[in-house]
Amino acid sequence: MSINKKIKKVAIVMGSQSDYLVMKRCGEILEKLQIKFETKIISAHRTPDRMFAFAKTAVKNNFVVIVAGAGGSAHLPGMIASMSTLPVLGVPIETKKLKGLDSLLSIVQMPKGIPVGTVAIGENGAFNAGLLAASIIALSDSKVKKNLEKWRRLQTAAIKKKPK
Ligand code: RP5
Repeated sequence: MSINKKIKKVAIVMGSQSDYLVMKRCGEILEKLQIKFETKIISAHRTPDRMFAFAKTAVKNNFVVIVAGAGGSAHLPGMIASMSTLPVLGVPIETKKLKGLDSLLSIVQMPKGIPVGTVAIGENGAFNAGLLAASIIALSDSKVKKNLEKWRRLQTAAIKKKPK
């Protein structure tokens, strides 16, 4: 059966519990847009077997987009992308020492052949990754398309013409 006939889900994965404060922003917008998702802690270096099992079964488990957040050398999104042809969106998590520049560069600078769509560092990036996942799903889901269009209309309407 084609994945289009099943419920489409987004996987929100992160390298550590400490990433959750940031990554939950992704879940918040997905909830608003009525898109199903699952959140998981998967670390490329601490739980490599878990990462492998997740990536290899993602399509079978009805995931259509994977949002992966990681800090530091941030190899999680790239490793998952190497094992699946699903779109992978990488969220760089801010780090104490280098403010997340390390995470950003390691996620965005994927070598040729395995792409990771990379968003901004931190909470805004996680939120935008949710919106981007919604745009991808909206290509083949009219309900999500409508929800996303409505959300955009409301955002536009909320912008005042003059500052106070
Ligand atoms: C990465 O190391 C995680 O994605 C996290 O951003 C960072 C720090 O993890 P903890 O030491 O807080 O578990 O694997």
